[in-house]
Amino acid sequence: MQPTQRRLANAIRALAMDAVEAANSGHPGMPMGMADAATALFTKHLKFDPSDPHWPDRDRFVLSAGHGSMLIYALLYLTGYERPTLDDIKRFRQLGSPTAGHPENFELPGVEVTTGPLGQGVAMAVGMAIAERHLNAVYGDELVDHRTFVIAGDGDLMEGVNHEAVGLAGHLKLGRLIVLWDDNNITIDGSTDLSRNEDVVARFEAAKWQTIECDGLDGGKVGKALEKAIADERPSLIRCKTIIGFGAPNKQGTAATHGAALGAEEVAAARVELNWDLPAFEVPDDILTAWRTAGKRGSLDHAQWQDRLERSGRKDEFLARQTGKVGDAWLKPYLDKLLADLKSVATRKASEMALEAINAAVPATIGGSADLTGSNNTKTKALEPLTADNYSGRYIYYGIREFGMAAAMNGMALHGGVIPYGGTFLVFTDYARPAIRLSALQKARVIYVMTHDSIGLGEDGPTHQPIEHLQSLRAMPQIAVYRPADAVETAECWALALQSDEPSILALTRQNLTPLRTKAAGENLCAKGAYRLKAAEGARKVIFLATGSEVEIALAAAAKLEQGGVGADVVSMPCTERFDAQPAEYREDILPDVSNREILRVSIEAGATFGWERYVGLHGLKIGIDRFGVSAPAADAYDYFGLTPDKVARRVTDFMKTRGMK
Ligand SMILES: Cc1ncc(C[n+]2csc(CCOP(=O)(O)OP(=O)(O)O)c2C)c(N)n1
Ligand SMILES: [Mg+2]
Repeated sequence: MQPTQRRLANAIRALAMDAVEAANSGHPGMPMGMADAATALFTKHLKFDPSDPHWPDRDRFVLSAGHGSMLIYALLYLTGYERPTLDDIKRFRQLGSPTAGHPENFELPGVEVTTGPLGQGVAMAVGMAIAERHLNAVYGDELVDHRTFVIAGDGDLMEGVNHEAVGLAGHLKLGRLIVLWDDNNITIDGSTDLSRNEDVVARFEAAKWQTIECDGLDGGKVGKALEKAIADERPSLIRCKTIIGFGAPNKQGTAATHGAALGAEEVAAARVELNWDLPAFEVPDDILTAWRTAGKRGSLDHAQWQDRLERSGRKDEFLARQTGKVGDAWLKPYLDKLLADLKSVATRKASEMALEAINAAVPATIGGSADLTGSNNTKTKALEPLTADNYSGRYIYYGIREFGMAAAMNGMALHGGVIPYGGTFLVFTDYARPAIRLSALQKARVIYVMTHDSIGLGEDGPTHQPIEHLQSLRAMPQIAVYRPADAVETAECWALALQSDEPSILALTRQNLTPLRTKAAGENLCAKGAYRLKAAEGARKVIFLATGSEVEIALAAAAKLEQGGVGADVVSMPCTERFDAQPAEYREDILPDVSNREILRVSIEAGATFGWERYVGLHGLKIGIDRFGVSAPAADAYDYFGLTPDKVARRVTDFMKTRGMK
């Protein structure tokens, strides 16, 4: 006799409570409450093949309620993925085990995205659904025809970012997106009545979603709801009424099951309640066999898809796009043309010019902006909007949804086949920051086009002028911040960002900049992160380190010092992270290890000086802005903050005097 769906679900419940018990840490309640719904999804509806977790046409599954990580670990084990093994599950949350506290995309191939910061799973799923529709429009049903399923908790549907994501998904009519809401009325603090009285279903309907309600503890009913969701053209919310910790007789339905081990006594009681008379971590053969059989459901689909790929005539192109590798063949011809006709342009404009070449050469790019298209210069001429009527478009009007945009771009990048870039003002990285952090953690190749990168934006004033942003973003691991100084550097930085396997942030100016790189270099000079743009003519006494718009100020200040017989190098430092990664000899050549009395190091950046002592030393000179900005035309603001060649040169000379330098 086949085990019932409920018995299959109980295997998830048992593994979840046993793993949390062994770790004495973790969240049993959510997996126990959603076990029946997840069983319905994984045994009947989800298209996947555990033998090839990277099959491009698999359905994507996102456990947005990432604290319930044991749910996905149990599902991957039961359906027959190579990892996690049962031993991995026994080592839940331990050092070196892939069964990390929250699901990490870099630990287990079956985990599509890292989740845990609530709300972001839903928002990344929107990006995955966008990528799917886009690639479907490019390659057709034969090669791209899958869905994105999400399990979201109350927390996911309270977080602000879900509002952005839900609005965007409804607008783009992402019918391939299906969210199962674990409606258990419980969060950490207790009942959801403590903090919510909104009508969640009505909200989704207002955003043009289909909504379906069902008993989440009845796998058959969840299955029917899934069928209805799949059949509809709109994105769907399935409200699954559940009981947190279902099966733990004394604690279920309470916040006590949310985030702590149930305790030996309650686990024993749950085993009786669930009729699960087995030692910890043991799954009966008939149940494991049934799960493994369910895990093979997709193999025929997969084989047929492979056949279609072979016969498509587009196999190489399709697979190349999946690998995400991008060449930089566009760069040299572009630079040749640029150098032949140099003009003063803002780096945001230079970025647009580079993008004209990039978007023509790299069909995988999908651009966008959070309602600042004309300011971020992110839309190139040939890009059509990606809309509900035309998913083949490559430009997304994200609306004023910076966080939603960034999270969607993470989902797109992790889906694969597309390279998302998107813009807003640099100051609003604050609005997107939690998703930028997840780009970095997940190594999602997202390119952030962040314009208006200093007080140089002028009259919009302190609310819009970034100060601490550059340094705070540089403090984040696994993401590169680029601040190019002119059009040539901008193109070089774009090439580096495209070829990286990590996310990048391009910080670009609103104001025009003088061309500084006027001759072909024969190599990408920005690749080293910092390079000597001008060598001292007189005996070297000063090394200027500058980024972006301040490089031309450093050059002019250096020229003044040279007139007074003080030799000064000017180092352009578009990317500190890359410079830090250079061999010691190179770094020593650019910044020799001598005292600041011999050679004074001076940093110039129109932002917080915090951290520049890393390069100029404790006794170096840091020129920047350690307060909020001012509302004034750019030139006045620069003058006000002492960022002019005259004022910089004078400060350096005075500083040298007080330090007793000649
Ligand atoms: C952005 C964010 N804020 C706070 C948390 C901490 N946290 C983890 S789970 C949770 C409660 C979530 O409630 P719900 O989604 O209903 O999960 P359930 O208790 O039903 O499992 C909170 C506040 C988090 N993970 N992410
Ligand atoms: Mg809840």
